[in-house]
Amino acid sequence: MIKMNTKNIYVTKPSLASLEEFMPYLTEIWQSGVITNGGPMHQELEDKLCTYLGVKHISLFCNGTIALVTALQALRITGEVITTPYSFVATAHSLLWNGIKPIFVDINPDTLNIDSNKIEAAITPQTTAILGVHCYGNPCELKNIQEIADIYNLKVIYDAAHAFNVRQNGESILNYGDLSVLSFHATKVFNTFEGGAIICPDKKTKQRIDHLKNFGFVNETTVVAPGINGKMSEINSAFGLLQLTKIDLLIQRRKEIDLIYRSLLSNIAGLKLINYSSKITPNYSYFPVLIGCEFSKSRDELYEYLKKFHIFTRRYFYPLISEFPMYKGFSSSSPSNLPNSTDASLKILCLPIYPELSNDDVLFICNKIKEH
Ligand code: T4K
Repeated sequence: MIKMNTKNIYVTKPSLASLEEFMPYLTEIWQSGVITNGGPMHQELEDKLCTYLGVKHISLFCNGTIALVTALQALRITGEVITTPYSFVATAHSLLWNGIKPIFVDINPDTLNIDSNKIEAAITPQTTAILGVHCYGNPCELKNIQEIADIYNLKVIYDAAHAFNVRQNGESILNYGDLSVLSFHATKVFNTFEGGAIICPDKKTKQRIDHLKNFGFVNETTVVAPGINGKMSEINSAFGLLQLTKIDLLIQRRKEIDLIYRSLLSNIAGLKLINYSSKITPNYSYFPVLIGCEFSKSRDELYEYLKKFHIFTRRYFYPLISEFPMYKGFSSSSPSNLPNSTDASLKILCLPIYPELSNDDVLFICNKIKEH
């Protein structure tokens, strides 16, 4: 028997571990007196994340957005950058903050990632890079994108905010492209309250990124670039170290929830699930469903209906980035250029998924979806 739900179920909830477990980390910080500027916990987290993620170099940041802005600076990207309108607005904002013009290219309706077959037609003499997003942690078409970039001499940056530890054929997808950017925001699979990181393949680029996130300082008296303050503090790093001891269990629990949803929500008319290729080891960061016209309710009716039962889903990503006022005027923002993105943004609903969500809660959510 399914109980009536009286508590709020949000789309996500940060995994906090226990305060008792966090206290020793805090004590260490208080005793050392080093609370930021590349302290010991920051260094330890960079080292441990490199090992865990299977990447060469990582530079921690105060959040994913500043990491994106800095990644573009690190590679000296200018002019036009090809990207997706189907993402969190920070993806395109990072371009505008660098004075770069976003050129929106439509998505593949099955993966909801930028359609690599449509990239070439959007390249102009001003194009300098491709900024892909591994939406919901589902990898972009990595090989195709790199092939296009090689032909046209473009840089590739991946907004991997959703893709913590996602693997393809066992290898981290964070090793693809010139740089990948992670978010460790409270709503993410791995969180440091606020935080982010840039993954880079070589030491020289890591050094430039480290300078850029510290105002451009290379030593006490030398500033080599107009850098920003993008550093992660010791408290955030400490929380990351604690989270890392639990991350496999947290992802395993997400997997269990994903499986329950899939078993209960497959074969419902008008409700489409996003499937991963068998090559992918996902991180189960989101559980997106697309509500089509054969479903008994519209997407927005279902969204409102679930709210009545304290189930707060999210329409990630509606509206499209290209529909916000600062992007609307670009010719690539025209809905006729973005039919699949427009369609997905009108159908998408992200269901609650987080480790503390109980099986009963998942059953309750599925029952409410299936009603009518
Ligand atoms: N690129 C992509 C593709 C991204 O998705 C994001 C961020 C970025 C770049 C930028 O990375 P950061 O600069 O953020 O590191 C959220 C997050 O703020 C944002 O990080 C995330 N993507 C985006 C997809 O979602 P909101 O406005 O939907 O979050 P909010 O506050 O409504 O939280 C959602 C639910 O989570 C709440 O209803 C309750 C729960 N929650 C949230 C917070 C913050 C908690 O239980 N506790 C909390 O502390 O944007």
